[in-house]
Amino acid sequence: MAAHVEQARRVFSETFGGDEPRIGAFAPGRVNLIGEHTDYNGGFVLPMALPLFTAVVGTPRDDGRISIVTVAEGADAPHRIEFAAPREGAPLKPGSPKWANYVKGVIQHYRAGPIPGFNAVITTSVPLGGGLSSSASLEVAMYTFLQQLCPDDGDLTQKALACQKAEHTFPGVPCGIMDQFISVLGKEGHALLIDCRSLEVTPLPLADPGLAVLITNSNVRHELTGSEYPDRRRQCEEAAKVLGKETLRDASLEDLDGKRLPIMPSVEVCYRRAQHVITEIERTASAAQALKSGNYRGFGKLMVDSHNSLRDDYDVSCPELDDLVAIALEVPGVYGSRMTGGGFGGCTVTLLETSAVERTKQLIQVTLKFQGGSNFSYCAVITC
Ligand code: GAF
Repeated sequence: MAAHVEQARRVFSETFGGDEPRIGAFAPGRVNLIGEHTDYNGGFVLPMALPLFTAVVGTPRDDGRISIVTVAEGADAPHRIEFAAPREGAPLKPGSPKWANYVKGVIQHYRAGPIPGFNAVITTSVPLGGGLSSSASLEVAMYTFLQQLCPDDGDLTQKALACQKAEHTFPGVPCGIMDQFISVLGKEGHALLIDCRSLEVTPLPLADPGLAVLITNSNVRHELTGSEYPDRRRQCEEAAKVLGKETLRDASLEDLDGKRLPIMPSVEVCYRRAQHVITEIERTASAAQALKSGNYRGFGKLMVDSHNSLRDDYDVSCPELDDLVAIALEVPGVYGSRMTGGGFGGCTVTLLETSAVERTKQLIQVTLKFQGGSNFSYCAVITC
């Protein structure tokens, strides 16, 4: 993190006339171990916060203007936006550039106010579009920054919910609550089992030095601002409606089978979506038990089942992710591997013995090079 904060301070000083930033905030990205596309269905998720962060540094100003610079990945020069702080009767509105919507949404939905003007610089080590929650880490870092300018009541659940609302209303992504929750509540050395219906959070220690988590980026960029993610959410809501349930959390495979015959072909898709969600919620609950009892093999098998279900029933994987998972699973000492995050590209997460990390990386490298390979890279190796 230090390098990114240092970069932010340097860019701040270069951009804002040699001034040093007086306040700063940061928030982590996440990797989801299991429980994909279950959060907006009231189900369980099991993410962990990553040692990859978005940082915001800045200084208040007294003319009611907000000026923000981001140092985007791969950009030649910092990108700057400037606008008036929101006042009653003059709310902020979404627009372009896209990245600014995440920031403006948080400023608009901040729970205390009025927010004064400020200058700020944003940097990040979370890969953009990598399925590691770069969006939520930006929202939560910005919210945490605003808390220092203009303190709110400090309620963490409300903070996560405000960031989720920002994402719904400004970039227009109807996301669940997982990413904002783990970015706000993540605990070092733990995964969090989150019940997305009750919002109950159970920290599960990851404290075995023989265990590691490897995150590999397919570098196929995914964008949840397209139509695929909202389509999936709508299909789940339709399926719940056909089953007469409030959400798919309340449905079982028996409920689903009972409705299979009378449904039309377009609803067949909803059937498969529901099948993924119902089984994924069960898998996540079982995975939490497996983790608690140190049954990594059991956990790994559930990860593989999760990947297959996301690929075959939820249709959110892609060949590059499938390849990365298949190669990792050939290595002795690998317990399980799956795509992680929203899908359509992004990263895989692999649970493995610490001693298997190097040979897994090597096999991925050699196999993909031999195949004329995809442009993958490693994001993180976390030893537990
Ligand atoms: C994205 C969303 F933002 C999350 O809420 C979640 O639905 C995830 O995709 C899929 O599990 O990260």
